Amino acid sequence: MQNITSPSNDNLFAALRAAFPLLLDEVAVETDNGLTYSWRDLERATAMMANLLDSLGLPDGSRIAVQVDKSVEAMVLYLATLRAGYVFLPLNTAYQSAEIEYFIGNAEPAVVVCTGQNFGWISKIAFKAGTQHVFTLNDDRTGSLLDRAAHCSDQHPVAVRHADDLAAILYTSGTTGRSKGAMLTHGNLLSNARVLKDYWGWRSAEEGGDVLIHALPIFHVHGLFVAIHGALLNGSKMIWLSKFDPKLVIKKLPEATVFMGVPTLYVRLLAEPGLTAEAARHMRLFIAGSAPLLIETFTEWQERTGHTILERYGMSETAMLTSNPYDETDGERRGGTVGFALPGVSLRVQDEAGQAAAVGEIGDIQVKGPNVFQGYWRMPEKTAEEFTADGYFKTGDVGKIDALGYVTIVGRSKDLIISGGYNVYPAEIEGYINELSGVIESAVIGIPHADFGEIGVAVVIAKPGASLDPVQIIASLKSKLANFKVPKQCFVVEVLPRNTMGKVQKNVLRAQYGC
Ligand code: MCA
Ligand code: AMP
Repeated sequence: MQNITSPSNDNLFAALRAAFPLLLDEVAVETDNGLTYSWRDLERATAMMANLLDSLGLPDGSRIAVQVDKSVEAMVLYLATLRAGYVFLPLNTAYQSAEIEYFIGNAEPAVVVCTGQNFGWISKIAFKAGTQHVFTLNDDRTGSLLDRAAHCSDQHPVAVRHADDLAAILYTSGTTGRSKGAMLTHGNLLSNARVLKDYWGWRSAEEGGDVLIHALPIFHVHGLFVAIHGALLNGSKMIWLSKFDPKLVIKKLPEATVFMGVPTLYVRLLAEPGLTAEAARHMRLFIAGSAPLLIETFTEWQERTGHTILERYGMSETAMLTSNPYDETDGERRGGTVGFALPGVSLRVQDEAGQAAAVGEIGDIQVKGPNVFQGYWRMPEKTAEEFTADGYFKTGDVGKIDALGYVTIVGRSKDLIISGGYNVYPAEIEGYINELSGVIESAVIGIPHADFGEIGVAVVIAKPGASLDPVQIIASLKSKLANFKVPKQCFVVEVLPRNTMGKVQKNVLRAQYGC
């Protein structure tokens, strides 16, 4: 068999595989419907799927675009893509046809994997865009991908990749125009995973080991990279939930030690009377991120469970950037802050003049480090705009750093709504609303929401003589856009507030509709 742990191979999969426990028959993943997968199962299944991909004769750098429901097989597909050296392109399951058409047209994947239910329309889009292979994968272990992989060998040499070879493309929406594909390399992902393994004190088997409850979707950085890499790089078992279910999470807490969630998950867990200190007694670490964690949630969690949530901050373009300390000798976990820049990450705050902001002064957050992406897929100009002359990436987040180094995010210079951990770009939604008949213009704003953190609200102006129905507007958007992007409320008004430059004053709208 090949040397899968070859030190000359920077393939992320090689590092993950090298961390598998020696006893390959131990349980690696246990699912909410009673299935278990051993480490040997993961080793063999990734080899078989990687062999299937290799058998297609794809050119180097081929993109494998995937829009499937969460399943262990979907994770295996991700790992197999790394193993075979191709580029993984995960897509949110909520995306509808116009969105999928854009991603497939832009990324030109050689392979598309979708659910059997969506095969009809997705394969049409894919074949039209020149994709040669469309497979199906369902969350009940069926589909043509598994049928074909079943005939492939379970031995596969890990493809040799360099640290700066592409491993994944994650689409993130833009403040103007269409979504951009953030290109992440094997080096970006592995360096970040290694830093987090140390920083969050993942426990070795000799120290008692860790068990992760995986309850997040696997098409974004949080569930796909932070959670999966965290567990695999530590050889730790995952309790795999196909969907977040607060009662089930609480039931599983006594069998686990680590949980990761967006703030909405913590809010929903707190709404359960079963969440008690006793239920959380076995847990080592609760981690939150992807959106601001309210101090009320942080404090209530401490009171109810006796645990202090560790909040961290990251982006699709950079993976994780900062984290509150795990080890108390490094400092306390401070609610309302996202902690310190992670080891290897250089994070600075710049004032309006482009100078380093003083301690505690608010400015633009910029970052540099081995975790920072290569650029936006086929958008060199956009990429150049987002970096400073001295190579820092402009995050679009606004914040400050205190004397001890704690980073606090106070807002965003980008017009972005984060709803339940998903990003919604008002410009994209306004574009869709403005195309509806009878609409002259619109403004989409985010307002505070107890469950999702923020929700979108559309404020719409009708053409003279046209009569618009807010319910109808929302229904039209639902038929075109991923449901989490659809504003939860819509108001038809006479005029939008503008400043002297003619720009819509979204702060005025937020004050008007925000309560
Ligand atoms: C569902 N809906 C939403 C959202 N999710 N609306 C706004 N925002 C959302 N996030 C819609 C549903 O389509 C439905 O609409 C209605 O809201 C109620 O659905 P519900 O049953 O409550 O939703 P759910 O299925 O329980 O999902 C809620 C959720 C989910 C579990 C919070 O959104 C989720 O898993 N969020 C996690 C996202 C995440 O992993 N983000 C990480 C990104 P209707 O009734 O009209 O059908 S990575 C990242 O940001 C960076 C890099 C980082 O730092 O990690
Ligand atoms: P995404 O484009 O999905 O990668 O989202 C990245 C954005 O999520 C960041 O630029 C921040 O605005 C936001 N974000 C991530 N983690 C946090 C956090 N802990 N607190 C506040 N905002 C966060």
